[in-house]
Amino acid sequence: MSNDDRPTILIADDERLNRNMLAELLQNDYRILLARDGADTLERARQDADRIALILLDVSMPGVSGYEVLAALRSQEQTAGISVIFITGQNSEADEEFGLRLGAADYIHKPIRPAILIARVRNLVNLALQKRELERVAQRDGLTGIANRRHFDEALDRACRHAARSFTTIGLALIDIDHFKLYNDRYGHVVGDQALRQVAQLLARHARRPYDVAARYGGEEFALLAPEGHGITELAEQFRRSVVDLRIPHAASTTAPVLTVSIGAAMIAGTSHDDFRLTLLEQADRLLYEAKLRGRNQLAH
Ligand code: GH3
Ligand code: MG
Ligand code: MG
Ligand code: MG
Repeated sequence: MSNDDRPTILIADDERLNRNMLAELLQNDYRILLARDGADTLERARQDADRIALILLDVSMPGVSGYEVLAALRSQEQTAGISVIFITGQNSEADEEFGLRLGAADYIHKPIRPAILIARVRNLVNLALQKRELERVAQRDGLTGIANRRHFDEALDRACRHAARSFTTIGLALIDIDHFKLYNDRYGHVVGDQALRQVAQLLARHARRPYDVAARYGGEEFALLAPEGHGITELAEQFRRSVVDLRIPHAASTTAPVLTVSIGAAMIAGTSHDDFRLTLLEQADRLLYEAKLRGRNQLAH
């Protein structure tokens, strides 16, 4: 991995001269990836979907044409949002209309006018970066910086669809801070917010595996989602103990002299019935309630 944090542009053209000319114009301001045909373009776009801000796409390429590449990009969730500029020698009005209707952000004719190309690329890259930043903000909880409820709901939907297809399991831990109202009453909301941040950061560090999601579920409630759910109880118990180890003083708590959490952890196998999502949430919630009843600072599973 390089630490080049310039925006990434993928240049796709079957002619090396064209690729080199475009790369030459843009390489000072952007990180450049090159693709020599349609299949290559799709593969690179999938590999680097999170980083590519823009694709400059030749229409006429052997095998998979630029139009087909764009349609394929749009049909996959991962690459659907990437902006594309067609660069083409096909200068008919019908071609241009077709490309724009497919969802291209712009359509540039050969021969290229370098200054215009650079200006258009800059505008579109800026738009793409703004869009990405908006998406990021929309998925984060403002107070703690971890995933918010919206992100969690989407991740749970995705995990359920995956589990239903592959007959794997999903693990879910619902976490609730003990006596947090008393904490706020004793230490004030500013210190309460600080404690929420600490607990959230700790939870995020427990979501280690690639598809684990740590989220703020509501006020002082958090969720840990583990697709292919094995290990959720171990993970939840580890987290519970680490919260105790934070040693955040809570003199008003009747459970312990430090901040603690109660956790309900449930696991469910994916089925073709889509009510298992609700069942999973209900089970975790019921177990959380049990952990509270049994005396808090514990995991029920
Ligand atoms: P229990 O052990 O049964 O969970 O008791 P509790 O006091 O934690 O439960 P309750 O649901 O009565 O209180 C939750 C408290 O969490 C009340 C609310 O003021 C506090 N809270 C929710 N969101 C925030 C927040 O963003 N910041 C702060 N400081 N407090 C919050
Ligand atoms: Mg070509
Ligand atoms: Mg609560
Ligand atoms: Mg609570």
